[in-house]
Amino acid sequence: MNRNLFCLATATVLLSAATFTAQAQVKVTFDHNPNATATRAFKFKNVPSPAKDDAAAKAKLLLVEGEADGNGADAGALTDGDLPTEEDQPAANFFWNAGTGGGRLQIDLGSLIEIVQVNTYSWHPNTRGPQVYRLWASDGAAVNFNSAPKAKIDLATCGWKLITVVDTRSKDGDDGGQFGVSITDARGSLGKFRYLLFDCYVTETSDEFGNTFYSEIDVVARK
Ligand SMILES: [Ca+2]
Ligand SMILES: [Ca+2]
Repeated sequence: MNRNLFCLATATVLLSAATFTAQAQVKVTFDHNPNATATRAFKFKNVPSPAKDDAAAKAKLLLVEGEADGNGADAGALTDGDLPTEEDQPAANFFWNAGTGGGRLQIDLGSLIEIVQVNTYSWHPNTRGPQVYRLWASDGAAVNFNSAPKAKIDLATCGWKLITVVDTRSKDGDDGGQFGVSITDARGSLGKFRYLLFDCYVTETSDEFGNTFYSEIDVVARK
C-alpha cells in the first residue's frame, strides 16, 4: 500500500470514529459554486464571503506536520484576505505537497478568543476543490498541552478538543469549483480557544494531486 492509500484509509477510519465524538451542537454548513458559476467574488448561498479583518488575520501559522507545495503560496495566503481571481491559480492558494496525504496546520490566535465561526474557502477546477479535514481547538491550558503534535500523536491526549469533521466531497465526484465551509454552534459560540489545528487530508488518491487548493481561513470572534 503506498503512502497515499495508507493515509486515505487511515483518514476514513478516523473520520468515521470522529463522527461519534464531535459535539452534537456543532454545525457544518457548506456551499459549492460549480465551475460555471464560481467567480472571484466568492459569493455563496449560505456561507459568508471571506473576510480580511477577521481574528485570524494577525494569527501565527505553523505547519506542524507535512510541507507546503512549492508551486503554491506559503501558509500566509490562508489569512491574508486576498483571494484567487481564477479557478486554477496555485500562487494564490496554499496546498500540501504533491504526493503526500495532507498535513497539520496550527493557528495561534495569540490569546483566548471566543470563536463564533470558523470559515474555510477553496477553489480549483476539479478534485482539488473540495475540503476534507478535522478541526481541533485548544485553550492551551492543559498541563500536558502539546501545541505542535505530529501526525502520530492523538490530539485528544495532549490538550486538544475535536470540534468537527469536514468533508465536502460529492458522491458523484463532480467536485470542481469553489467551496465555502462555515463551522458554527447552535449555542452561538464554538468556545474560547487560543489555538486551532487543521488536520487535512487528500480528497483522492488516483494521482498525486489530491491536496485541496485552500484560498482562505477565517476565524470570526464574538464582538
Ligand atoms: Ca488568501
Ligand atoms: Ca481572512
